[in-house]
Amino acid sequence: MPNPVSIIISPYCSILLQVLLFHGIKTTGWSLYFPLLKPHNNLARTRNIHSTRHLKMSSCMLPPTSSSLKDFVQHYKSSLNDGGCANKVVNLFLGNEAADADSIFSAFCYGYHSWLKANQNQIHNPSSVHSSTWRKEVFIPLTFVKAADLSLRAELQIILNKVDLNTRDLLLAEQFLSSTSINSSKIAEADKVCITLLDHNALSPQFESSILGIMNREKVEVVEIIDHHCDEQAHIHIQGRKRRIAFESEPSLKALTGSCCTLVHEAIVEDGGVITRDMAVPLLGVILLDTLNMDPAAHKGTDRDQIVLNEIKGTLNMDSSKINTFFDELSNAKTDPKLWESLTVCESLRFDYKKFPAVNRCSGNTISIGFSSVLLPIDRFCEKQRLKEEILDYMNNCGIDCLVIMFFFIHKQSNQPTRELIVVERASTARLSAHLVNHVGSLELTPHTRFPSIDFNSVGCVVSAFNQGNIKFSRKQVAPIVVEYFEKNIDH
Ligand SMILES: [Mn+2]
Repeated sequence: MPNPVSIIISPYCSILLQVLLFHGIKTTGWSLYFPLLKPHNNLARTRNIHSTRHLKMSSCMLPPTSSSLKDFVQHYKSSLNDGGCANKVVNLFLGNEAADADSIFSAFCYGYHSWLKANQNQIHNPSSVHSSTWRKEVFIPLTFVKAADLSLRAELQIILNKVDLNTRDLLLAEQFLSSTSINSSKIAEADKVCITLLDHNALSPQFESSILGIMNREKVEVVEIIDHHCDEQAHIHIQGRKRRIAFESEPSLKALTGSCCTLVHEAIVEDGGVITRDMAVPLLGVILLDTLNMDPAAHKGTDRDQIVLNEIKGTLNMDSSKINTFFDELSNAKTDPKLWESLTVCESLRFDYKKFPAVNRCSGNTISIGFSSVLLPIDRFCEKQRLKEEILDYMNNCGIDCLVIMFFFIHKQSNQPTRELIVVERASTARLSAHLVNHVGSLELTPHTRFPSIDFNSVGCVVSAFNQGNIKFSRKQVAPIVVEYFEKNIDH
């Protein structure tokens, strides 16, 4: 009895399909994605690969691999494990080093889209199997969370679970680029590394030195930026649609979207892609977290976030009550007081941390400033053991001269989003806090009355604690003010 599959499709596709089925690869995702097979972009029209009718419809248009989100994960894992990267272009998708959910899923979803697009090209040019993109390119989203911290990231785990993934599916930068890793030796064989920056717009010096440690500079290029932070004017060869930075600089210092995932959604749609369920769920979760479910009191969500949220609601067919439930689940996990009170000082500072260099315009000297976001009130944070010692250890380990800790939480009595701020400075350069207090019309800082008196002077540091009246100013706004201050005012 002949195999029914062989009867209805060409010999080449038959072999291909049998290989796919033999390896148990699901191929439902790609039929959702590609406009060629799905002219009206109707997400509800999922086809079943195992049905004869389906095979008849799409026989010779079968892509070389299937394309669900799980298949994408399989693609980059196997590229590094079996296939290798020799003579290939490696496309890296990088979020920022704070590695919040926004950074992780912006990189993940945009990498997924780019991989799907490369597969789509293969479908349009089925005859050019051997020269087509899918054989020549690898698509890898990198995550900057430390392996030891993954278990603390409850919101990350919830989102991953909802798309049938877990934290083991993430490729961690520390494993990827360590000099001894197998991954870095595979990457070193690539023809070229093309980097897309998401949720930041300047390649971090640490990442740059890691990648240049294994590749020649001329083989590494930043090719696209999608971000909602102040434009650092790096990689200025990238312009037009490839430079999507939604931030209004001086004087307003306003992010034009609360979430980079909003920009990723916009970019995918403009690029002719379709938002699949596997993309829509993470994008939705992150936009809800980043905008506090579009709470006007938080001053985070914008019209652009709202437009994308509405589109995703349609894509997923979710009503407002389901959306609210999803947001509550994520937000409660991320801000869980039990979690935050269980963290040590160092773990709290590491949870959402970014480091910025400031190069003095006169002397050329560099000072490094760290910013940590903590989801507790100052007084609860200060109840932690070994506060002074761990703050100092943290600053020394990170190699920073100044640490700004930004506290964000819902105030128990008023039920309002609230911000507080601690500035720890080396005594030698300690005038930042005075500058922030006097920075007209911005932070509205007043001294924090419940901050315990801890003697940092004996260790050469000065500490100030504030209530921050203007809650519109998050790290996106405060970091440029602080960096500019140090660029103008380092005494060396
Ligand atoms: Mn972001």
